[in-house]
Amino acid sequence: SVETITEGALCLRAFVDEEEAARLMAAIDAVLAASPLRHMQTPGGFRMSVAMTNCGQYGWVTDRRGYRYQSLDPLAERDWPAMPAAFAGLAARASAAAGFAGFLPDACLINRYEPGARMSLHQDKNELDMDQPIVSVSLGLPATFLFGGMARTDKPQRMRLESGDVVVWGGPARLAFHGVDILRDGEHALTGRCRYNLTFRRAR
Ligand code: MD5
Ligand code: FE
Repeated sequence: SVETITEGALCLRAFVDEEEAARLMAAIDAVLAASPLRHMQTPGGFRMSVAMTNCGQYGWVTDRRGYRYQSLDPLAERDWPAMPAAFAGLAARASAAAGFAGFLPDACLINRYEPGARMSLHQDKNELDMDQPIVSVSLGLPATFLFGGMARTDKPQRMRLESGDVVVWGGPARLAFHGVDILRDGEHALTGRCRYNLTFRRAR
């Protein structure tokens, strides 16, 4: 099913079936072998509870110097792994289904939430072209997504995202505030005790 969250944002429920999810998980494992998950530091010096890595031409990083995209993985001291074909294919299908033909992501951030991890309200604004959407894919344990408005003080709408759900954020929703509530403990056949989120972006 397809749900409109707000103008520009479509949730494609169960867009990824279990067979595709297993292929995505194998591709995630291959990326992690080259560029491991790590808890990055915010510019303010806090350790993020979400563990992250990237694939594609650019990767999103944060450290004491700030938030940015770069082609080098600072941990592996190499370029990020290439975007797996299974990732690129899904990003193309999902963006087309949401009406964003021609979306060509050059970055995929991989977020891993363990029980207790969360992401506080923020905007994604390190990308150059805000006319390009962001495609986000949930795998494993369910999460409560927080969709805020255009102002940080707007009361966020709570939404449950389950394994296989894909959200395409574009248009006026592209710069909305959003976050993820504290992940509850659980067990999932695909991922074990965690949630993965893939976010496909056009960085440059
Ligand atoms: C997550 N990740 O579930 C989310 C999915 C991140 C992040 O927020 O920055 O890694 S991406 C959700 C998103 C992206 C762009 C716009 C909006 C939501 N939005 O307008 O709400 O780990
Ligand atoms: Fe975000």
